[in-house]
Amino acid sequence: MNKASWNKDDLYQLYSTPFIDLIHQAHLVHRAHFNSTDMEICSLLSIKTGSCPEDCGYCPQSAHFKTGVKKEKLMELAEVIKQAKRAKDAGAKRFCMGAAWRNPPAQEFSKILEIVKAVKALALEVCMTLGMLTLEQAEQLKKVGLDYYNHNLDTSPNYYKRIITTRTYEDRLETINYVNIAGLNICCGGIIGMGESREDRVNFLLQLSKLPKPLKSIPINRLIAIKGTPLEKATIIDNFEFIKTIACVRIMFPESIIRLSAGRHEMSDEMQVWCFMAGANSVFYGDILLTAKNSTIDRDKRLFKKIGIEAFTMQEK
Ligand code: SAM
Ligand code: DTB
Ligand code: SF4
Repeated sequence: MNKASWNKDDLYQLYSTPFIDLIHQAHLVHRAHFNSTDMEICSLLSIKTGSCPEDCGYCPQSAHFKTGVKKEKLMELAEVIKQAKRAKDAGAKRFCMGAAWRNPPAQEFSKILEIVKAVKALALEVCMTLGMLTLEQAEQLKKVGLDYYNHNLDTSPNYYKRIITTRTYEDRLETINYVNIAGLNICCGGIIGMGESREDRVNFLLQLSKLPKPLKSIPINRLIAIKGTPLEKATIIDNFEFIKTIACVRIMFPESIIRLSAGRHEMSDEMQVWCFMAGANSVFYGDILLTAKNSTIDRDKRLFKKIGIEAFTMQEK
């Protein structure tokens, strides 16, 4: 099914397809657009940690919850460069930096621009996720060489209100619009397993499909239920439902890179490989994500060797 526009019925039909058939369909789409053994390796660094004024119910960095995350102010440029060089030496192609802000404060913004320039000079692809942006900020980031901006819709519009009260879905869409106008590549995805229904997942995927095209990368996180957050007791999503969601994303977005993001450390090797079969072709590589655990580099090296993923590159066919 290669479609220009998607509706609810299409999505329910995909979810109702027998599991093996759906994965087969997604894998055919995947192979038509990418080499099946290519995996994009991204490195992630928290450049400003904790004490975020937002109340995102999943997030360990929100000032509203007691999660034990140590707050840190904006990292010095020299330290960011050191970490970026280390990531490059470890094989990363893309360096993604995250800040626990509602929006980047004006007084820190020139430092952010310096960081983008310096990381770009290392011949890495540069991605940032800093919260909401003004159009002017998005344009300034583009000017200094930022490649991607990550800003997730995270879930359906309806479920969003139950997870976050300090901003709206429309706020999110507005920043994505500015990122697009500024000519930055959009990286936008979400979290699966926050207690949302299949209908929410369907509506979330439909929202992604309405964003400006092409959507360059789509991070799919599986909730890490963090102690101290309102979602600490969320029921773990069924593995098959999660894999099916990845397959739906692959079928809907044949040319996008799909990143199996948070939650890999709690998945078995086999579960991860099902996600790769279903169309995921990018991971965060490094022992920690922003503050939470990731699958370790040693484990990833062993897994990739076992399944024949050796080239840490990404070339579109
Ligand atoms: N503050 C910025 C923002 O909200 O856009 C950037 C950082 S924020 C941590 C980036 C994304 O991380 C969120 O949109 C969410 O998708 C993901 N995330 C945060 N906590 C998570 C968790 N416990 N489990 C899975 N994904 C999580
Ligand atoms: C995304 O979608 N997932 C990454 C990245 N974009 C910035 C972040 C995952 C964060 C997991 C919780 C933590 O490490 O604090
Ligand atoms: Fe802040 Fe982003 Fe965490 Fe929300 S997800 S609390 S905006 S760091």
